[in-house]
Amino acid sequence: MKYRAIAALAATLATPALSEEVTLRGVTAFASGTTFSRPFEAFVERVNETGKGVVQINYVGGPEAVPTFELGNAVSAGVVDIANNTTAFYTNLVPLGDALHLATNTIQDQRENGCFELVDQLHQEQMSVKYLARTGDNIQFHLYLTSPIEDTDLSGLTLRVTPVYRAMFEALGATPVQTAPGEVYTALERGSIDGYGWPVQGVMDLGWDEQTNYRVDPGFYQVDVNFLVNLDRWNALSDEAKTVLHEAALWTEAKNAENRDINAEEAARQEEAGIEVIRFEGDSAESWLATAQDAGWDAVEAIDAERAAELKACLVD
Ligand code: 173
Repeated sequence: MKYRAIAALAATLATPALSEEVTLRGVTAFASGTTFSRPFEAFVERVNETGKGVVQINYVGGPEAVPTFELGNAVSAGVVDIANNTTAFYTNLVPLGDALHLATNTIQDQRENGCFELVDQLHQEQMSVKYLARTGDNIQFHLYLTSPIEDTDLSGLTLRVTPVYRAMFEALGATPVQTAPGEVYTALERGSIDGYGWPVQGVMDLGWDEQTNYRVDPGFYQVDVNFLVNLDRWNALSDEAKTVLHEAALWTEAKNAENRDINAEEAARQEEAGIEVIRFEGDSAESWLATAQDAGWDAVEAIDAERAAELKACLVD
């Protein structure tokens, strides 16, 4: 009895070191288990392995926990400690974030050329979050349709957008309707949209292939899905915990290289699912891509020309 009491006391005395382990609440803007949540889920697993006794992440879930367009506010306010989110879902907080999907280089380039600090600074200043990592490099966006089109003129089409596609699709004459990914299937089923913007990966995750007949090529822009940590929470972490998170971030970013192969696999799966490709060639392809670039950068420059120029200088090769 006595020994047990001593053992219990020893265990109690030993706990201060253990109790320093910090647990962060993590939420993703995309449905759990789907394409754009997967890198975050692997990151969480990695941190929970390498960060034992130092920092852990409690993966709470996706839009069922925090609605897609609310997640930016939630991590900014500290309701969520770490978020997996794309700039298009938090333009209310970081309007210039739209520049990130206009990048033609990689996060590794951006860490090297100083762009990472610029983007981090923007997130810290405007959103009170630490910009920890970027996934989605090497993945482009496409227009998907229920009926075919002959050329790049999109007038008469009602298209589901996020801020990623809005400027481009509008410049080509479409009527944009913004929705979260979770509403795309129903919008297609009801016929309230003629198509939608989405990356080359992930169309099959939520069964959209059942309602999709065409993908328009070439793709444009580059996906950015970022890990954001509430700034107060980040600043209060020990150096050891910051290192665990930073190393897991670099580990995740190295996996962005795998996206080229995954893109090819996904395109093949789309073909098997009966999604035909409408491929613009020559002048049409050129004007499609030029409109994407011009409309995209015009929109970012209209927000803040000086900072847009700074971002362009380090995001575009
Ligand atoms: O289409 C979208 O919802 C969107 O903007 C996006 C951004 C990054 C990855 C996937 C989708």
